Amino acid sequence: MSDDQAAQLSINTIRTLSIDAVQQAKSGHPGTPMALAPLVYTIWNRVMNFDPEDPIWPNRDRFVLSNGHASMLLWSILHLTQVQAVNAEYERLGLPSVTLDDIRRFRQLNSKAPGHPEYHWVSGVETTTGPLGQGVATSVGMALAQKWLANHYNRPGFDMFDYKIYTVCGDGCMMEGIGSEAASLAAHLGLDNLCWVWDNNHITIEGNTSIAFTEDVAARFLAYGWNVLRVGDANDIDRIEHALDVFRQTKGRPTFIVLDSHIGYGSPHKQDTSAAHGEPLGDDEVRLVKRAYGWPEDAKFLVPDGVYEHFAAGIGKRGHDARHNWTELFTAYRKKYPGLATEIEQMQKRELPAGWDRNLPVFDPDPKGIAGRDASGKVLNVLAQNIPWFLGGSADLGPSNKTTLTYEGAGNFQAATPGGKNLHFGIREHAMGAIVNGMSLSKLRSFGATFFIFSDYARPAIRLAALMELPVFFAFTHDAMGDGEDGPTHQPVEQLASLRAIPGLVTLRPADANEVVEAYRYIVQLRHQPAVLALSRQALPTLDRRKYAAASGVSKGAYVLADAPGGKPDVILIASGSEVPLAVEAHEKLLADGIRSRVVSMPSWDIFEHQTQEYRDSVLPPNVTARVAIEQASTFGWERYVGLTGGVIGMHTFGASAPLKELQKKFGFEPYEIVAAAKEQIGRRAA
Ligand SMILES: Cc1ncc(C[n+]2csc(CCOP(=O)(O)OP(=O)(O)O)c2C)c(N)n1
Ligand SMILES: [Mg+2]
Repeated sequence: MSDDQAAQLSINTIRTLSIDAVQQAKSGHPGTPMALAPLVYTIWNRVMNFDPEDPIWPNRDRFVLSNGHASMLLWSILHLTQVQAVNAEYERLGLPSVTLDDIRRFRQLNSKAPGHPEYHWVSGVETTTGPLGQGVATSVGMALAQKWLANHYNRPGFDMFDYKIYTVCGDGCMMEGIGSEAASLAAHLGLDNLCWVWDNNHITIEGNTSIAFTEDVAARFLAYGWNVLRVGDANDIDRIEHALDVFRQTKGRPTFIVLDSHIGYGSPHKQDTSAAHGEPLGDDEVRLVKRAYGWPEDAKFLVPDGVYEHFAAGIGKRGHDARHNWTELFTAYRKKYPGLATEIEQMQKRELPAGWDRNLPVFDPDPKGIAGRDASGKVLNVLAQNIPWFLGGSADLGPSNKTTLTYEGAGNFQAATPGGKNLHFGIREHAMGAIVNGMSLSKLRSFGATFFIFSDYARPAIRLAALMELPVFFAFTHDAMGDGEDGPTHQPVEQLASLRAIPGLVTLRPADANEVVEAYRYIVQLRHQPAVLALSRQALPTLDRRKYAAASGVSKGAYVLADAPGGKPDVILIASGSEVPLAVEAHEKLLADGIRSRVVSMPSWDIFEHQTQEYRDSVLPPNVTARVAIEQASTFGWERYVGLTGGVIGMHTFGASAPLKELQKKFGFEPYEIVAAAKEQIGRRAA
């Protein structure tokens, strides 16, 4: 078999595996794998430095399938290149990542060939995709991370990080706004390690793109500052390879390749129609397609002789050599730069360097106190100095979010200064979320920031971070009505409830500066969970921890901050964030009135939910049903902790534009209201 014949056979294997899997599953997307098999073949077998034996080798090239519905491309290539599985502890298991049996069970429970690429589930998947636009934006984070890693760790003769990122995307990713935000920033940052290939097939679900998408995409990318190339025939693997060569030689800007393709290529009745996008071809059409490919018409899940070998001789050998050279180089690197080598190893396993929590501030009691965002800024500046690979930034609100790293040498990340630790995402929250994810997938400890209200703009990426089990975090400030005069557009109401609803996401709303410190202490130690912090804009009193319980209770999600003398409260006040000091004030008034109240500071529902039943009952004794929750946010969900008879002082409407003090009065966030609610609860019990 000539090399060209082997290539064609391999490409048709990807195509027919995809067709058969979709047909068997009776659902899925056959058309795009049929069209893009030559592209994926070329990237993987001819270009990428990726060793199937070790899919988490740090300097591997990255492949992102942003049009995640074409997942069969990935399952086929992971199978045919014999990528090996690794577990969550980064150990190689000596098993294939995706077996032919998984492909036969495409989209079925427990198959390693699920409907869309799942990062935490299948080794060799670099990021979860499916929500269009997320993949392309995430790949910008990967490219940014490579630049930072190269700047920080490469030394003369030691290019420890010089990998590239190959991203495949469709019309959907080009239409989604997040893709535009990310493309704009990628060009600004001169990310010449990044290549997007756009599957220009003029087809989406509803039909031809002429119904909704007629802009000049190439011109748009030129305007951003990308290097724009075009390959007019998606079957021309030499041209594709050439374009990828041009990408690798291009300096100073990312590369965008327009690839003209035919969805459902080879299907006599469905090619170039949206019918090829998202449903099985049907048995008869499958036969016709296989005939067109010169394939045995009745064969199913066929991997012809020579195909595995062809991939082994291509990506297998190239990847193996590249990794071995790297490993040898790393051995020499470790001798010469032991400290840096240790950092690389720790980072890869998401471990923390010794002394990571050195010099974390402790705040003295202070009735005037300090804003959550200011305390956060102080902590961030300590952590970023203690953890070399800890970096992030804001979507143009750094001065407001107090996320700017101000210590000597922190620097700004720009094209000319890729070692900077302050990222400027610009006003691009959607892309920021995905970029932070991409950086974390590259093992950096990355964070983003904006006003809490705009967490909505980053939410799809936060959801994916939770799904991928990535330890990213977001510092969201202006967490409630504290934004005062800015009014209801800027005052979060439903954001806390909605973030609390995301499985696996840690949501924290600290009550004072010491809770902020403890919240960070908790977050930084997470290895497989994202977190969001809701931080106050206004100063909050720093509680006297000699009088009240220690802030370390934050690590349990909720804790008894103040109690009735000798315990055994008659009423429990539960609060988070800025409402904790209010609850404490109410508690002192109740005590003076001879009423036994307890204050529970509850910065995090999710963390609390993970404590033992015994602990939870000790904080919220089941027999004390007189309860009041106070939180300047939607009351949605508080029944969980106060019961159906409990009281909730929260938001039932949007906020309003006025100074904070007036808003507190208007919406009932005053100690006397809490006292009244507590008394009502006790009265209810007595009645
Ligand atoms: C954010 C988001 N919106 C909608 C969808 C549903 N969806 C999946 S594929 C698709 C059409 C994508 O068209 P294109 O990217 O051109 O892919 P092609 O059909 O060419 O493979 C849509 C709307 C989605 N996956 N993500
Ligand atoms: Mg399309």
